[in-house]
Amino acid sequence: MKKITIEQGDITQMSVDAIVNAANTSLLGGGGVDGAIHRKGGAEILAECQKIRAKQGGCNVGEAVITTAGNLPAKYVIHTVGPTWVDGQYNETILLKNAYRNSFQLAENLQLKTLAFPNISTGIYRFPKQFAAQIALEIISAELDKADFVQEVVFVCFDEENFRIYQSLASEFIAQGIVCN
Ligand code: AR6
Repeated sequence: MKKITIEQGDITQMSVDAIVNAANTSLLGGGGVDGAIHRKGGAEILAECQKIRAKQGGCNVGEAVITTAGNLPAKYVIHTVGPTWVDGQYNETILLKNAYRNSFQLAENLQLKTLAFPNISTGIYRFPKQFAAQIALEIISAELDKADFVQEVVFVCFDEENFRIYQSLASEFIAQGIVCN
């Protein structure tokens, strides 16, 4: 049975096949969830990010790449880059959709079963939280509905505000046949 779960906590502690990182185009780490993932995951993650940089010059906004999870309990880290919110006139919506969809599709292509997302772009990149949650739930429930391999997606909300938003929105966006806590 396919499932979407909303949890409050730290994504670095998740024992799933892949956790998603809200990275930047350099892939070299930063603050927020990106900082926590690199700090706790260790140097192996950065070393793989540097190899990806050498090959393709980083990661564009809305795209996603995958590395080891180093010392983290997850098996992989999918690094995606969400948009920086300006005023909604700079393709922010489509770019956030792309970040979720491309991360999901990378997991699906690698036949992963369980996936955890942070609330991409809603920290340092200032995307409005309510709107970001609507986009995330809509895209991911649609992707999960048609997926052959991914069975479970956890939205890991770090801050209380996002957790409440996700809890109140979740049931509206979950496709038929997908269970939500
Ligand atoms: N686990 C889960 N979520 C977290 C954690 C954690 N350990 N820490 C923070 N969050 P942000 P962005 C939440 O700023 O807005 C970095 O410098 C946080 O509460 O991490 O996409 C990158 O290098 C928020 O809801 O990412 C980029 O330069 C969400 O994660 C830039 O920040 C996203 O906040 C990306 O900005």
